[in-house]
Amino acid sequence: MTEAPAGEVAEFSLVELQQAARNHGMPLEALRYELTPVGLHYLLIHYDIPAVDPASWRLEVGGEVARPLSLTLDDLRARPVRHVTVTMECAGNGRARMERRPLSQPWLHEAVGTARWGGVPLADLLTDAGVGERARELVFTGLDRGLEGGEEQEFERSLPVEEALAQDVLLAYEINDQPLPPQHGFPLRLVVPGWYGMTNVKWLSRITAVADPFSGYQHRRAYRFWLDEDDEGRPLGRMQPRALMVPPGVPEFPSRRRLLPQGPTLLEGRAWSGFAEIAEVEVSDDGGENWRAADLDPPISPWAWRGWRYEWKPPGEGTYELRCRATDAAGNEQPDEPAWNVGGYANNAVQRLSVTVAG
Ligand SMILES: Nc1nc2c(c(=O)[nH]1)N[C@H]1C(S)=C(S)[C@@H](COP(=O)(O)O)O[C@H]1N2
Ligand SMILES: [Mo]
Repeated sequence: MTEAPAGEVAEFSLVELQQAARNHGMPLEALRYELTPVGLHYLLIHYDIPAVDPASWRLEVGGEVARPLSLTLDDLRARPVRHVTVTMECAGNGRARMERRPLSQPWLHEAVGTARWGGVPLADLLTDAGVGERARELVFTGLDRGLEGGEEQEFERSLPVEEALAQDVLLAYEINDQPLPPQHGFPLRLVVPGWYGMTNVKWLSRITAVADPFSGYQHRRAYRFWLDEDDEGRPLGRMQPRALMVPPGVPEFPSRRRLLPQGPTLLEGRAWSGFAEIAEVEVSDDGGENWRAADLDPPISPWAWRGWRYEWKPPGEGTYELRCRATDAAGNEQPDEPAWNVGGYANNAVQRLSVTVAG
C-alpha cells in the first residue's frame, strides 16, 4: 500500500465522509451518456428518504387558490403527460475545492446528471386550481423531515408564480421512462429546468400559493450567496455554465492518476448553463495559457447539456494539465478560481485534470 502524499491531502471530517457516502455523484466517465442511467445520476438528500405509501399519498394544492385540489397518483397519471430532458446540478457542486468550506456535502465536480423527466405540467394543474390574484409565490413541501441550523423542518422551497407557470416546469412521476425510485422522490417531484438542484423538491406532498415572500430555512439561510455570516445574501437560482470532460486514458487505483499512451486522443465531455444555450467550449493542454475551440454536438433539449469533442495531439511524453471551459449565449463564463462564499455554492471554476503521457 502506498501512503497518501501529503501535498494532495485536504482535510475532510467524518461528517463530510458520511455525506459523501450517502449522496453519491455521477462518475465522470458517465458524461458519455446523453441521458444518465438512473443509478448513475447524482443524489442529494438532506435528511432521510421518507417512507411513502402510494395508496394513501395525496398531492394537496391549497393556499391562495380558488379551487383547492387533492390528487392521487392515478389522478396525476390520468392527465396528459409531458416529457422534458433536463440537466440537473447541485448548487454545492465544486464545494470541496473551496478553501474554508461549510460542513456540508463535499462535492468535487460530479453532482450532475441528465434525465428525461415525465409528468404533469405544473401550469395545467395551477390553472385547474385557479391561482388567486394575491398569490406571489408557490411553496413546495416535501415529506422528508429533519433538523437543520437548529430548526426542525420539512424540506421546502418556493418559486415566484411567473417562474412556476413556465411551460416546461413539471411535476414528475417518471425518470427515463421508469417510475421515480425512492431516492429521486417517489412518487412525485418538482422539476424546474435550468435551476440548481435544490429547487427540484422531491417527495412532494403540498403546493401552497402564498401572498408573502416565503422565508423558510432553505431560502432564508441555505442556498444564498453570502460573503460573510452577517450578509443577507442573495438567493441562488439558475445554474452557472460548466464544461466537464470524460477523464481520458486509464486511472491508477486508488490515486486516480491518469495515464495515456502517445498519439492522438479524443477528449470529450458535456457542457451546460441554466441561463442560455452553450455557445462555446474550449480546451487547454498547458494549464490555461492557450485555448482551442472544441466541436459542439447539436443540442438535445433547451434544458440539457451539450456534447463536445476535441482531438488532442499531445506534443510528446510528459505530464499535462488539461482544462475545459464553457461560455453560454448570454456571455456567462467560467472563472479560473472559485468565487468564495460562505455556503460554498456555485463553484463553476474550470475543471483541471492532470494526465501523464508515456511512450
Ligand atoms: N424533499 C427534498 N427535495 C430535495 C432535496 C431534499 O433533500 N429533500 N434535495 C435537493 C437538492 S439540494 C438537490 S441537489 C436535488 C437532488 O436531486 P437528485 O437527488 O434527484 O439528483 O434535490 C433537491 N430536492
Ligand atoms: Mo443540492
